[in-house]
Amino acid sequence: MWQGKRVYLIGAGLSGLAAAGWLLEQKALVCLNDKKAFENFDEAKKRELLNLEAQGAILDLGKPCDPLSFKAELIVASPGVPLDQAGIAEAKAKGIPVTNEIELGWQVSGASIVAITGSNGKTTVTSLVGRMLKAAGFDPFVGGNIGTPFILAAPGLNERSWAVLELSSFQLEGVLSLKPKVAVFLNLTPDHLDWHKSFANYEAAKWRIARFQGPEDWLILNYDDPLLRAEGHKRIAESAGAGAGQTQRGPRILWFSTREKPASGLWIDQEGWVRFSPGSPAQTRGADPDGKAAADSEGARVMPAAEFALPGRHNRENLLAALAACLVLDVPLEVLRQAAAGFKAVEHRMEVVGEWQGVLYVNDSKATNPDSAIKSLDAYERPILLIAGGDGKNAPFKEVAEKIAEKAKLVVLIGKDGDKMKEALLEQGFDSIRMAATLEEAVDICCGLALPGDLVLLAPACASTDMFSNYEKRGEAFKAAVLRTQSCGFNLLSVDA
Ligand code: UMA
Ligand code: ADP
Repeated sequence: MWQGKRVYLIGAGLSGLAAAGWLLEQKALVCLNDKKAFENFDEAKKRELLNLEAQGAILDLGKPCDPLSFKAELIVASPGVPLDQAGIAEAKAKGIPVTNEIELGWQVSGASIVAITGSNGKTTVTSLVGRMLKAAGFDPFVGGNIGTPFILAAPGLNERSWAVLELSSFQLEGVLSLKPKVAVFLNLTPDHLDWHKSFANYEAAKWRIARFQGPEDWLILNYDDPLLRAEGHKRIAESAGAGAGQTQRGPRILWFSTREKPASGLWIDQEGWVRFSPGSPAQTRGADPDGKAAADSEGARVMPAAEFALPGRHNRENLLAALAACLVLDVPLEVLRQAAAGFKAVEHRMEVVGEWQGVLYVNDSKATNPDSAIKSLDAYERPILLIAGGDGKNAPFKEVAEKIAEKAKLVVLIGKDGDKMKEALLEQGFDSIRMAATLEEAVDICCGLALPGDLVLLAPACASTDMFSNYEKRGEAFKAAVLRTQSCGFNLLSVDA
């Protein structure tokens, strides 16, 4: 199938390099494009590129993509590559299919997929589902946007294997047939608007998670998210309207809610127990969209929500979503409970750095959009000194500014959109603002002003790429700066208030 096929790959990052390696093994004719010139790659990537070239790949570096001049039969674009650029548009107009490494992995493996998307919480839920399925003996591959390209594992998987995939909107935009057995859509708030150009485009890309699902598949939706609730109800109503004798096409829908009891799915009762009611087929696919029939159902007790250690309502949402994904796969309750109870925060996600002189330091560098920073601020009751700013990706700051004004006593702003965030805060009448040229300076300011009982929180609401190579590097820099100020006995009065 692949031998001699002319495949043009765009982007020589994690995803593109992995896909190129696999395609060369299949004896495809590979051309690897990257807008970055060879000399601008780091040494490890340069070695990988030369290795691919030695295996027969043509390197097309340091220029915009041009798949037509390679006579490409297929384009495989990396997630970060905008699909509206000229070279891709011209190729599309000529009917050349454009896809990505996730779709290749699906086509190669045919594995059963649990796919997880949402604006926030993907990595946490993906890790938790992976942990639960491992505990239940499914031996899943866990990867995708979380860091390991699917195509690296796919050749070793088959129809009996399981893959838990974190999928970004970029990756979903390029899938052509991916059919998850279980799709989890956690929430939908603005992000990546610089790439998608509009919220409608971003939303449409995200819904591709369920685009190819059939009636035997499950779609798990957040009942507390107004956009997801409205769209889920619309789909259930459409399914009911399909009428007798017509084929039911869409997946079964299950909800989760931390606020109320949905017709079918998971919720938390007044005693703090997670409850599960699968609902009748009518409730999950349409004949009873308001769920009246299940209104009296108590639901099965799953576990006390408090046994899940991660803070904040959003993390209870993450717990419910992961439990829902595993319950429809019949994972035993005791296995789920134990796996959830032992789960620790993933690095850079509300990660506790330490507490010194009564001041708690938390690294939430992965709060890369406004909603994640809002959830982070909401998770704590202590007075907060917040470090925020970076590349805002065109997201609006009004709501996060409102939350900062409500919860923070001081904000130190950094990065490209620090000034834009300052304006949004001043519009809220909040002026306890300091500007810093570097993250280290921001940490020094916070350390100097924090009092016992306070929280110093890095939750930037922005991407890191204006100042760091990625959010991990930003988180590491934050932790190093905090540890430095503590180990050198930072003088609490050294910063001018
Ligand atoms: N490039 C081009 N042309 C373009 C754009 C980029 O040639 O128009 C090149 C860049 O010069 C660079 C390469 O493409 O050399 C980078 O490709 P990429 O941005 O797609 O990144 P990868 O290294 O392949 O990593 C991608 C995901 N990156 C993005 O979506 C931006 C990784 O998610 C993912 O872990 C990896 O594939 C494996 O699946 C990271 C991420 O930041 C963690 N994701 C975003 C997020 O979570 O918010 C969506
Ligand atoms: P993603 O992979 O979608 O970026 P993560 O699990 O890495 O999500 O979490 C990133 C940040 O988003 C966390 O540090 C936290 O601030 C916030 N967050 C986590 N879960 C949720 C959620 N369910 N809703 C909103 N924000 C969340």
